[in-house]
Amino acid sequence: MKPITVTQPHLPPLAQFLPYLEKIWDSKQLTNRGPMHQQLEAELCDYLGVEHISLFTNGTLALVTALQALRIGGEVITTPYSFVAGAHSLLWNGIEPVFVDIDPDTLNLDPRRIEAAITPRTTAIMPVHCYGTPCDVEAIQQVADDYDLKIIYDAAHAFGVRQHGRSILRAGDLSILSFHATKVFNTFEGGAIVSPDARTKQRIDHLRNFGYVNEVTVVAPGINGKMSEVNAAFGLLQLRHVDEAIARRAGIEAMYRDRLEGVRGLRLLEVPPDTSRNHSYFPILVGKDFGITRDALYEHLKSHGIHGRRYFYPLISEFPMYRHLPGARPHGLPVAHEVSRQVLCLPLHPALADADVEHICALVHQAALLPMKRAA
Ligand code: T4K
Repeated sequence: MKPITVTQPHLPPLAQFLPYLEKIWDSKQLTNRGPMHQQLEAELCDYLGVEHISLFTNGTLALVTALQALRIGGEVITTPYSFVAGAHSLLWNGIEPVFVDIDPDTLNLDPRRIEAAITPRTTAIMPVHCYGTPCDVEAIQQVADDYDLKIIYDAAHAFGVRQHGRSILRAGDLSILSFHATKVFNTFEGGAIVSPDARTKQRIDHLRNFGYVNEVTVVAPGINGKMSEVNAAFGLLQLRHVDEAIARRAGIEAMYRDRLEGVRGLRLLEVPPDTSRNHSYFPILVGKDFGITRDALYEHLKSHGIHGRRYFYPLISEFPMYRHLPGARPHGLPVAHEVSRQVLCLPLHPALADADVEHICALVHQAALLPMKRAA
């Protein structure tokens, strides 16, 4: 039997993609803000409920460029509980990441702990809406306002997420998205920056294209972060299918919650209030009272062809290029350390059948009954 992986891209029928490719073959416009690129920026603004979007090659270059666009330097406060691209984008800009612990319920940067980490060198906060759960954007904004700091949200997981009827991508100074193959909405590789105004978008667009303003004028040491026309075309097609993909994801999450709620030693994340979610991940936290350890459960599922992932273990602050930093010391990050040793993301993608979900839940129930020493 084919293994069931943590995710799998939702691919529309290939025949639907061919007309887009024919158009590209006709126009010969392969990149550099072609018509489909422009159309995708416009359609995404509509779909997401934001004013300005700049498409990128991937989410990481979007992060690197967002930091450049706001001229961020010195130290930036961020979460250790995320994908390593966030902190790497700081290093690529010569910025020191300062890790701050996470909230035990949302697993997002804990706003109550930010203030204590601010120094005269702090210029910005870079929180992550982890698993698409919105950060406490009001509390974070309050700290940023009090200390005159910028906020760049890493919204790589938060495509389409709205809270209190408003796109979460409108919070802070900038938000970045990832359209990687493993994301709810993908363009194979891809990403974007959401800006609040046309001027900021223009600066970002210049930075994305080597700093070119016109044929003879270069205003900044920009990079090549442009999304190609083929990726943009695929995005246009994906957008037609994304609602049905999210609806199926919601159905799978509901099944998981129904089958796994109340299992001794397992914690499921709370559903955030007044939020329309994208159901991008389904993390479970394996506590001491569960029959076996998190790693034993991971192996148990794997031995049955179920490939969950320990997103996010190890913490970013544990990697060699970060662990020497003062903010990386484990005693300052107790919640993140505990959660990263408990978390397991179960498979969640639109192609999962109900029977797959039942099977996975049955294996989890079975594991809960395994004696600790056998499975360790
Ligand atoms: N910020 C955050 C918070 C992020 O999570 C990410 C990326 C970024 C920033 C950076 O954005 P990008 O620069 O990537 O746009 C994956 C992704 O590579 C990465 O994009 C993602 N976060 C991260 C959380 O997960 P891996 O190493 O786990 O991917 P991989 O290749 O092991 O894939 C996982 C499973 O998905 C595979 O078992 C099979 C399936 N899969 C994967 C790919 C790539 C497919 O079915 N098809 C595919 O094409 O990192």
